[in-house]
Amino acid sequence: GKLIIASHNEGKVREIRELLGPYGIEPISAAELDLPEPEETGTTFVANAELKALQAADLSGFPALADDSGLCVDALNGEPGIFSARWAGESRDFGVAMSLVNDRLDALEPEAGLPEISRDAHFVCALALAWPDGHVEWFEGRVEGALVWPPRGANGFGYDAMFLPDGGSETFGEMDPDAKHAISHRADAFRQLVTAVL
Ligand code: ITT
Repeated sequence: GKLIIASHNEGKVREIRELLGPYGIEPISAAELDLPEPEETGTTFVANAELKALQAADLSGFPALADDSGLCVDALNGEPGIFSARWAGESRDFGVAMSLVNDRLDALEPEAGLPEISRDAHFVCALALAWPDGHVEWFEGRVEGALVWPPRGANGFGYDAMFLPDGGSETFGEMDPDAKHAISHRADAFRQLVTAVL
């Protein structure tokens, strides 16, 4: 049967297609179907993924998969978090968003006794799979790393060029798609989804 990807983010849709490829599933994107973008009123990644998936399943009549994700920076108390897309402004310029994150970190004073501000961060990906009858299943994946400056690499999307995963020497922006899929938050959530429903 058909599967809708309830996302209007090209970078995400590309990665979800790559992750579904081995299972012989060729999904249709919400943009291709001209589905509207719901307002993301949830206060958690899972809540936002769920509302996007439910709306797309309801409007299309097919199962729909939504992804709500973002970058959480420890020293910024988890920001930008669920607002990761919004920090790029109306023009969706992630050069601007990455500068904003870096400037916010640079503006912090180290805590007493600590030599410097932590640059630790993680990406979160919540996936929600919804059916037209209102049933929903969700999964949450995560990858730990640190933020580098200046950004490195032109692969990937969003904040990838400033994210250095733990144990690696290349940012997500420098990695090939397959290397990112071996460790990413999205791949982590996908492994859980595949185990549960495929
Ligand atoms: P949809 O809701 O239509 O799917 P969106 O871009 O609005 O698209 P989100 O609200 O989930 O999606 O925003 C997540 C943002 O977090 C996204 O725009 C990216 O900038 C960032 N992000 C998520 N996953 C990422 C990844 O793998 N690499 C880099 N940045 C990522």
